[in-house]
Amino acid sequence: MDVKAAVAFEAGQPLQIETVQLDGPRAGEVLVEIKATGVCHTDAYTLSGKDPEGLFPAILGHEGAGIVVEVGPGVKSLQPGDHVIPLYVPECRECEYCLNPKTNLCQSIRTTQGQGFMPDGSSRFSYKGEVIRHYMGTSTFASHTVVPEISLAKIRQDAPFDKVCYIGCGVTTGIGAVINTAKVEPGSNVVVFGLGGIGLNVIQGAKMVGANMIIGVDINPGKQALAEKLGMTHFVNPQALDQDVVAHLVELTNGGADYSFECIGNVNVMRQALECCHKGWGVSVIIGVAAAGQEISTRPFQLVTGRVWKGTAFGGAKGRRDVPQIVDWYMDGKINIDDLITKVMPIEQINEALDIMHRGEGVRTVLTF
Ligand code: NAD
Ligand code: AHE
Ligand code: ZN
Repeated sequence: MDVKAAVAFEAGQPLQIETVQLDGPRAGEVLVEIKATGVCHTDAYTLSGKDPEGLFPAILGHEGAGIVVEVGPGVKSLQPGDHVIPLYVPECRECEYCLNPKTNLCQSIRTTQGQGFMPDGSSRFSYKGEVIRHYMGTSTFASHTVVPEISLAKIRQDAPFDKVCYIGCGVTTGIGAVINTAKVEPGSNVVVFGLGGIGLNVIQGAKMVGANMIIGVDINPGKQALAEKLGMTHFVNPQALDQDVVAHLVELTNGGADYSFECIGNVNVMRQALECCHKGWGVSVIIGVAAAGQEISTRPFQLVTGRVWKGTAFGGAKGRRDVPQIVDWYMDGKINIDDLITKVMPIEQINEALDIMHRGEGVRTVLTF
């Protein structure tokens, strides 16, 4: 079938709205009509050409929501009309990773997904006879996409697509990092570096679990008001300080953070996030994605003296199990998504949405079809 898509033909070039061809779902695959998709910083990272898994031409996008149109042979858990959120971390429930409660990193289709192909090693997308790669197993910058059954979370029918699409990445990543990865306890002092689409969800997750101090760090003072609305208790702009940011945070927390989160993708900030943690027990979680070739460093003494460095993908969430629950939290008014979606635009304006992100305006732009 012919479908509308924003195609990334080359790294560093604007996306192009084109009519592309999409083959129907094969065994274990599902055709989904995408109704809405967010734009995450990771899409911009891949488009920049710095992502070693960024292969072109491709259809990017990994924060979507839509409706099942057709299922391929053998698909049992979904049927046409179901509402779904595509998952860039699938959940096959069979591999050794899925069977281990310590991780959410299902590996059953990771290799082909990273190559931009479906699990059988081929693409369903093409343009004028040329193969177009999938992206992160989701390719939500298209009006229709084909996704493996194990990469779809079935959600309730009354949830608005232009809000819950954000649960496909940012909301789950931020809140999940607090609950699943760090397991922040009530009364903890938390520091969040980067108050964008991910960091603000870390803030609302920390508030949900009853953290004491929730300190937000950002070089853009325009982020302060919304972060406070979501639960931030203190704002720190490193550029407005007359002392080192780490020393300032250690002083503010009377010895260091119990938990810190890096939500930027800057390896220098990752070091600050570790070193502002409390001696003996502080845990720092890396969420931000840094390009290949970038490395983190610290004095090993920081770890010897009890600080712990860890990372998280998709907030440690097992998507088919956890995403429908997060949709319920939104529908029950337990989490705020509406205030974080600062613009909704038609897919035709996707390059403007990327520009808005690069200019640091708003939080999330959602594109509709
Ligand atoms: P964003 O652009 O919305 O937010 C980044 C924020 O960091 C902005 O508010 C910006 O002002 C701030 N910032 C930039 N440099 C800073 C500095 N030196 N000190 C303090 N603040 C600074 O981006 P996002 O969509 O929230 O994504 C954040 C990062 O998380 C990206 O690297 C993205 O790729 C990554 N990410 C990771 C996962 C995962 O599963 N691990 C999931 C989603 C996104
Ligand atoms: N291809 C990138 C990997 C970037 C990365 O770490 N992606 C995160 C999700 S970011 C969503 O916005 C992730 O899920 N990682 C686990 C995985 O298996 O990819 C690179 O830099 O190589
Ligand atoms: Zn993302």
